Amino acid sequence: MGMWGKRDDMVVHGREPFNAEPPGAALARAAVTPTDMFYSRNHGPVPRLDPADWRLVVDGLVARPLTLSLDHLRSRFDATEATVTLQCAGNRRADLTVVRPVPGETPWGPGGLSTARFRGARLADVLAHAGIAPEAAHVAFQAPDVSPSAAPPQPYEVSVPRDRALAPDVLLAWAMNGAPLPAVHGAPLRVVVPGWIGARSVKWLTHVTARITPSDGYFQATAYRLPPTGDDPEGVALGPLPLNCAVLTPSDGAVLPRGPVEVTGYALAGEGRTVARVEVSTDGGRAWSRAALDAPAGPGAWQRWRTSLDLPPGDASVLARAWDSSGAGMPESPAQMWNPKGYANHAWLRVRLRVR
Ligand code: MTE
Ligand code: MO
Repeated sequence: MGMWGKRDDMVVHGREPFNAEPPGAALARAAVTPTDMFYSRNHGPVPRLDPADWRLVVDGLVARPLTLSLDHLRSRFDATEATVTLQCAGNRRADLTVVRPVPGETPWGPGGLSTARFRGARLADVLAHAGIAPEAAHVAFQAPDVSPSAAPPQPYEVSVPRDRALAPDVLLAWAMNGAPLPAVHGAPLRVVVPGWIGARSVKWLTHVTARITPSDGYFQATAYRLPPTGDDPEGVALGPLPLNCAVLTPSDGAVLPRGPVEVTGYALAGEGRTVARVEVSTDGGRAWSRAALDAPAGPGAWQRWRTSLDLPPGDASVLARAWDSSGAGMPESPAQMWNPKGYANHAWLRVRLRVR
């Protein structure tokens, strides 16, 4: 067993803060990712909160501020369960660093995402109980962890717009894959915002605050944005996920025996959309053939795909791309997607193979 109850074969990008992703072949194995290989992204030390004296404070622009224990949350609100894929904004950054370096950021492969069954209360029910004011246009989530990268030092805080917060798929989750949340995934309670960058799914949640403006915390106002440019002083806050698609097996650089090659991967559409088609190409993107694609297990869940290819002996290059239910596709090359923080790479994925 590795750190934080993870398997030994996790790709560990950093021990403190702990950042790790599952190897592609392991991630490919199941539609719901076992917790011991679910990726983990942390910006600071993992807080150890005692569920017995932990409380959730709901405050700000509400008619009735609340202080809820875990028992209150579990007994006074309907519990719901959903299969949701969380994806870090830095997923697949490694492909961008090949174009140009992205200094200081974790080089996530395609395993900066994982899927779990989350169980919890609907955030909308809790906000209704508190009586969220009409002028509250944003809902902020705060946790006690303080990241060494946050300037000035401050607890982790981000927000989502009111409409997103009130949608029925946003959960305050206390369980994952049938067990209480482990410490590294946010015990005793975390937010789950399907279809949005993982950064908004706040772990170790202690405060839900209804406000007029978005959070001005470091992770909302500075990090997790396409950085400001000369003529865009604000930058672009990352929220909803773009359509993405990746190959999980075989791995890049694999040497394979002759014969049919089974190629598998995942595609993930953003909020309100599903993946409609996945295609692969072995000739650099001139001809494409369709892969078999799973139906999504629910809103915000990935869809796995597979196809069999007959590759001639020698070097081969396999491209994969997806189309979503709105007709949107993906950009051809990581060079088109490169940005200084290396976020939101959703270019066609390429694996190089050698057939003997
Ligand atoms: N919540 C807190 N309090 N602190 C964090 O560092 N990291 C965020 C989010 N929630 C983070 C957090 C980011 S960037 C991601 S991608 C997800 O948690 C990762 O969730 P996981 O570790 O359960 O996979
Ligand atoms: Mo993230």
